Amino acid sequence: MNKILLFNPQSANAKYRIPNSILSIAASVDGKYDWVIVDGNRETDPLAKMMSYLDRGDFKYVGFTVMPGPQVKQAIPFSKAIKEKHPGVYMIWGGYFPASHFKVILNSGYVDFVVNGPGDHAFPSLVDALENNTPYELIKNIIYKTGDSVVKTLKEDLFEQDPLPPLPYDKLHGFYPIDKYLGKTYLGERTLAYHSSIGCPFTCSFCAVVPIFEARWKGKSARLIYNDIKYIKDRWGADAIEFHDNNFFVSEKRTVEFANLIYPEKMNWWGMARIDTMSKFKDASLARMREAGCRIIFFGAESGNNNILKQLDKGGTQTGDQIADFAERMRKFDIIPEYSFVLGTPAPTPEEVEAQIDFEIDFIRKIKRINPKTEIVLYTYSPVPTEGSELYNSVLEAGFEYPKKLEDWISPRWESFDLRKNPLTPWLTPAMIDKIRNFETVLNGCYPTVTDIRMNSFKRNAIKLVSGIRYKVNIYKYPYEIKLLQRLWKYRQPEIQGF
Ligand code: B12
Ligand code: SF4
Repeated sequence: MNKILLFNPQSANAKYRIPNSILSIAASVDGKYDWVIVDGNRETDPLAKMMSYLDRGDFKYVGFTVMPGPQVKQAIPFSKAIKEKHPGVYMIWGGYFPASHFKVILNSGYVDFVVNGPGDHAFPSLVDALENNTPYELIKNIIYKTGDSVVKTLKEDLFEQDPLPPLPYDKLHGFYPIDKYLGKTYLGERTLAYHSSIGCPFTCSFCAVVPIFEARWKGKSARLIYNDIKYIKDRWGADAIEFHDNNFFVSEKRTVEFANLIYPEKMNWWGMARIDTMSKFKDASLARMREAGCRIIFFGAESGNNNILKQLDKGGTQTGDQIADFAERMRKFDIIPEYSFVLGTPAPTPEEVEAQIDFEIDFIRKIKRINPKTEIVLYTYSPVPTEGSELYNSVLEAGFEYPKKLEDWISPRWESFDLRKNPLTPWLTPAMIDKIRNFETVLNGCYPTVTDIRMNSFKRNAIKLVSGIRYKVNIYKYPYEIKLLQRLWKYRQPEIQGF
């Protein structure tokens, strides 16, 4: 039986996390096929490592997980090199990047299949079909080319999460010691990355989760989450948890059940949520979450402007007032809200685009007055192709184009687009981008993020002092002195380096 090589391209320079995406694919074939894993974060020469496996001749399937941004940088040249040297292997990509950009990927000629959404069933079925030379055309969640046409098979319904095979942590440990995946963060000395649910019940038009999951969500039970975490705590000493779910807090009941189970373990935790969903949580639930270690929660606040929230199709019931009220409520419970905002959405005239930016800056300042502990994460709006949405159409009408060749994605221009730093959107002038970036520099100077654990109190106070005057008088232009300190002390921005 042929073997499977699974690759997690490098995604971070430090703070490696358990590669949950590729590990869940390993779980889907574990016990049935022999597999190996190569983690680009943990190898000095990952391509050489992969070639050393492939040169043996018994590997026929290569699976790459690819999210936009840095992972593309290894995924593209490595796939090409592998296909050139070993044309007989099947190259299969999965993850958010291929799900959004499958045409350009399949047209490259060196990727054979894209798995579109969850691969837990699609991947083993595809390997079975290829191995046994049986048809794969009816397998759900795959995309491939026949002749010149790209074929997308039907989407699979979201499945229950508890019956999925457990992640093969012990086997991963055989390749890369798990201890090194448990990094020091604001939450603890040995932080575990855990993924407890798939999808999201909402349909924000800028979000890549929507076209894949179509407003559906399924979570593991609180008991199963607890058992997994307890195992890693007991075996490798995890003392804190980052929940990587798109939306961990969809169910108040599950959250409270989990809080009750984890309470005696004394672990800090973090996750992502929606403001409107969590606004409905009872006081008792929020208090219990805090007692049980929930220290900080990430929320896509997006905008304080109700019209923009509508334009972004934020769904649900979120409003500017609610964002502000909720920041106040979180203060009472001593849970830090981490609010992300998206600046630079399209508007009919440049004056209106500028006015929108000014409005958001004022709104963010207001949030900081209400709850100074609120962490602010700023993104510039980068269109994600959610075909058919109003915003998508307006983006195309405004002259936006995606790369036509796969290799173009590794150009510096598109790399910074992926990082949502350089949106390449025609309605944003360089002066507007500067305004956003300068405000961000001063804001980060005045309120350095608590998540940067390398910033000691001396550095914090010094940078606050320098930035405080600018912030107070509302002048953000040319903040070179703050940038210098941030560069000198390697200030860590959650926007760029991930949470
Ligand atoms: C962990 C994570 C990171 C980590 C990297 C982790 C690692 N591998 O080392 C870090 C923090 C570095 C990171 C960074 C970024 N990330 Co990130 N990240 C995530 C996160 C939270 C979890 C990924 C995960 O583990 N999922 C768990 C697995 C089980 O789910 P999955 O990946 O969907 O995998 C399933 C399928 O996709 C498929 N599949 C996946 N891979 C493969 C491979 C094969 C072969 C097959 C067959 C199938 C398959 O099957 C899997 C099982 O069903 C996701 C959101 C999310 N909840 O998924 C965002 C997410 C992927 N990230 C995203 C982005 C944009 C980024 C950034 C590029 C930008 C940013 N500013 O955040 C940065 C890059 C910055 C940098 N310098 O690295 C976006 C992608 C959106 C898009 N436009 O496509 C997401 C979806 C978040 C979001 N909602 O916006 N990220
Ligand atoms: S709530 Fe968050 S994860 Fe869900 S669709 Fe909106 S942006 Fe995406």
